Amino acid sequence: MNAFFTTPLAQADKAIQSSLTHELARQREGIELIASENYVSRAVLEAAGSVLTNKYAEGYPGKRYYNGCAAVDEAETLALDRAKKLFGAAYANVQPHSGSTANQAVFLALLQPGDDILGLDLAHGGHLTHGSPVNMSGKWFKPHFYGVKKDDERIDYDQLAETAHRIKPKLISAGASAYPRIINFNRMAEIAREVGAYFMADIAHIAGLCAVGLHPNPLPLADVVTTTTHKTLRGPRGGMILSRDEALGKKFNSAVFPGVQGGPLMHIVAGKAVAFGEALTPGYKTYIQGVVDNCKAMAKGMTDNGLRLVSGGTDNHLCLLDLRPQALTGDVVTDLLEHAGITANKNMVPFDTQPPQKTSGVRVGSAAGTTRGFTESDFHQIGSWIAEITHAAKAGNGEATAHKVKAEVARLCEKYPLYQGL
Ligand code: DSN
Repeated sequence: MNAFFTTPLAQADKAIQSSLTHELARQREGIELIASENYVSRAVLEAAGSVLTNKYAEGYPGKRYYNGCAAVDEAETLALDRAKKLFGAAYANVQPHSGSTANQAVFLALLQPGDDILGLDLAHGGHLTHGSPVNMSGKWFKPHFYGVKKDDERIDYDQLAETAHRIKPKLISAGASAYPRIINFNRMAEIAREVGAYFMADIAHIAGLCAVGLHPNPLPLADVVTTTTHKTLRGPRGGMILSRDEALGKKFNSAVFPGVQGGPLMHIVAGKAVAFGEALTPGYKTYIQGVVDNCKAMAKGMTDNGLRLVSGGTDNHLCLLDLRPQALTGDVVTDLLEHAGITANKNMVPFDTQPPQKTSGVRVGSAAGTTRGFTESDFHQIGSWIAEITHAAKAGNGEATAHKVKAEVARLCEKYPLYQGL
């Protein structure tokens, strides 16, 4: 017997096994509220940890640069078919290693360096890859931004239209990483048509909602849709490109490989296929409905207890807590939440005057907790705990309150076991 193939990690590398054990305990014992995270199924975990990691498969099914690709072709073809069915797309590419790489490939396919692009301001809930000056998208292209209105903190489509007509961008992007409301893809597609721009919808956060009709699906309207696969879509970490236009799809394929990537991660592609299969079952729609209902319950838990949310609430899987009324910063509150066993991230709020390392906001989401089985009443309680800790922070006794809440968090988590037998 060759020990190389049979020795388990716990014996082969105790240091890394310890890191894995530590992380599993963190996931089991705490409440995960990071809006871009989720728990994958045991089946997705198996595919992602499978022997497919060994295979080089540059190219696409049936047209590879390496031999021996019959099995991985099966996996990728299943992933492609399921992705297209899930979103009603004519074209899919499941190879992008991340949402960021998917966006890079789209820009490479459709734009020339120096072209004007128009996207949602990062400080108003947008994403780094939509033209931020610190990202390649903002360095190699000429970025312009739209934002939210000061009064209702919802996207200002009139400003978007005015800017689009003035600068005539080559591409307009929709999509956000911290926007709690429905995005009007119809209006954006109309503006893009009026100015002759490509319309790209990056649905990384809301993909699961779009797939089941709990958020409008941009597929029929956009020239291209990009997404991650690990947020509400509940697959392995990765990205994907979708389109209704097969001719454009050819350009995206060349842009992903050989444009910005080499060999695809076939174990992750197989994991994506498994997750898309799960998302095509009726149970997934029930899950996503739960995500939305639970997020509203968590929002209510916060607002019932005197906190302010950006735009007053949520239509999707996330809420953005505005700490300006308490004159607190996001870094302080998220550290206290972590001490209570609740993981969230600090986040800029629109018109924030604090720097990104501090921020005036906290972003929380319901995707992971809903997978775990938390109910609306649990989420209302979680919202109340966030409020309790925030008020305590203001009063100067945040640590003591976090310590008290931690015991209650542990009791809740014990009711919903995670990855039994792992
Ligand atoms: N980093 C992701 C998020 O947390 O929203 C976006 O890429």
